[in-house]
Amino acid sequence: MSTPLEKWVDESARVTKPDQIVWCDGSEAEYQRMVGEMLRAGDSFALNETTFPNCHLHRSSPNDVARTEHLTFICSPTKDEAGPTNNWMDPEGAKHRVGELLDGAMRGRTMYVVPYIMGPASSPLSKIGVEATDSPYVVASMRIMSRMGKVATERLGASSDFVPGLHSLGDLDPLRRYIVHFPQEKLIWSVGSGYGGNALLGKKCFALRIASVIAREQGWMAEHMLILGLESPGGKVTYMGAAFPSACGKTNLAMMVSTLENQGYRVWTVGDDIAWMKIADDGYLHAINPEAGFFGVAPGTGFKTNPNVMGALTKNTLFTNTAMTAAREPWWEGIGDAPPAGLINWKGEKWAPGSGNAAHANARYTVPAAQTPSLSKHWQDPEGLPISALIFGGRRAHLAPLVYESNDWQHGVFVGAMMASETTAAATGAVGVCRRDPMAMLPFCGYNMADYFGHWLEMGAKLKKPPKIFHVNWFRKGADGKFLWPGYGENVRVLKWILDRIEGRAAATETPIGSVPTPSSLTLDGLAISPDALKQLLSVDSGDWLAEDQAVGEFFAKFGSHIPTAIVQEQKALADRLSRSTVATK
Ligand code: SAT
Ligand code: MN
Repeated sequence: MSTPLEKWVDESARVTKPDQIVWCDGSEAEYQRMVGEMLRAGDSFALNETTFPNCHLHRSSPNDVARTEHLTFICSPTKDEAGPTNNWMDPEGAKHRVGELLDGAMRGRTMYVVPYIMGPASSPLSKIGVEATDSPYVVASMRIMSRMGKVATERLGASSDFVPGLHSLGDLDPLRRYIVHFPQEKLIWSVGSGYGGNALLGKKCFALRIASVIAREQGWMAEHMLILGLESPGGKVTYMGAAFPSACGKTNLAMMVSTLENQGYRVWTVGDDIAWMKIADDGYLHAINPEAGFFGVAPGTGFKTNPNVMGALTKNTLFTNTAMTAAREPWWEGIGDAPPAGLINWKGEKWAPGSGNAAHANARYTVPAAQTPSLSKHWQDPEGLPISALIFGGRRAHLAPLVYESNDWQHGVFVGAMMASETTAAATGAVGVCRRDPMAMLPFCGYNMADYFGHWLEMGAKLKKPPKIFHVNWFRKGADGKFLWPGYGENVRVLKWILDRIEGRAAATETPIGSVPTPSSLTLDGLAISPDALKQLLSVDSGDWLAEDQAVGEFFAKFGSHIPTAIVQEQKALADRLSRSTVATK
């Protein structure tokens, strides 16, 4: 008698027709075999064995360098269930169209069966996935990013409780690329890409798109959030989750070296991208990080901006699409030094000044979480960590103040639902275009986003100790086009204000959008910031916000009857408050 897993692997092999099937055990020896395959394929290189032991550089196909949102589909029975913000294909049509591409796709290749756990091995919040893939790079990456192999096989046993994901590189042509999700079946198919969230199916496909569907069914939350612990003087640690879109600084915030360390404030890392949260017996929302590694953006990461991760990246790390120095060390823009002579760019060509960036803007490192010096010693607590604050944020050159606090859970859900952010290189398409990105989940919600807002509201009603909800913006610019706030390690000052609000210590000014710090309630000692810059950072322009609120109303209207009444009411109430304050200040 075969197990449900064996059956699924048989079926998948009948479709993709690999030459052989290898079941992965997650061992170091197996990792080295995968690396061996990658080196033989000629698209990967061993880095300097002295300074970067067991580190490798992988170069992806130049037309496969980021998530491709326009090729990503939610295949629910009706378009309505996927909602207006997702691409939709009907399940049968998707099976047919993508099935044709998967048919025989693994001929001449090996199918690797990769069982993995999302979440700490012994946590009741964790879930099992199995990815069948023909990419050794994906296998190696999955070993860093999840608890992979024997530990997962043993936890699964003969159970059918796993999310299957079938992945083939296909021919890497974007014209024949699809990332499709079947929320009813809890199944993922991906063909034609070997990159990041398109191919490491445990990450966005399972831990966000499919998990968001499961979470709604089961009454918990799957969110695009980092998890951090803020230690305050005396050693107490307060946990916070923060949802920012891809490449907006989640990793840097979660690993920040606090500039208030001498005052007793430091940040402990629990996760940098995804949080699974459920209501625990103590009435708090408890969060686990389902991942075991960090798949972070390399450009802009340096000893000044994120020394913790730089310390972690010097061993056992897989780099993708970074440049390489003559000494076979990885290099990228923003690492801290000028481009050295003899640099090879991410495509493998000699780099010369004026020839563009040496690393791709979405170049990545894949590093085991355990190597991070700032890792919380509680990061694998099976029951998760109690969350006292949820923080939304994006890149907004204008409009949004440095930080504001929502009035209550329902208003906070509205603040998340109205989020917008400028696009980044994490997905293909134009960069720097401001788009609505509710809860930073726009590309990752596996069902109708308006129903997802409804799920948030329902969760709030069940929470005895709901976290306070905040919004931050590190990216506001002055009239000169320069950032007003220094960011990075200085962001701890905002986290401290958030903590002070939770504990009822900090003052705030009530504005139509929520509570903004009074200038003196922020701890700014040691920071050179002009009173004028601070004023601009904390300012709320009612006219601009009124226009924003109107745009939000139009966005919500797209969801028709799915949009919860409470959210529409919040949108109207904000318009009222803003109109009154515009009148008042005239
Ligand atoms: O490529 S990923 O989706 O994993 C990275 C990201 O967009 O956050
Ligand atoms: Mn992400």
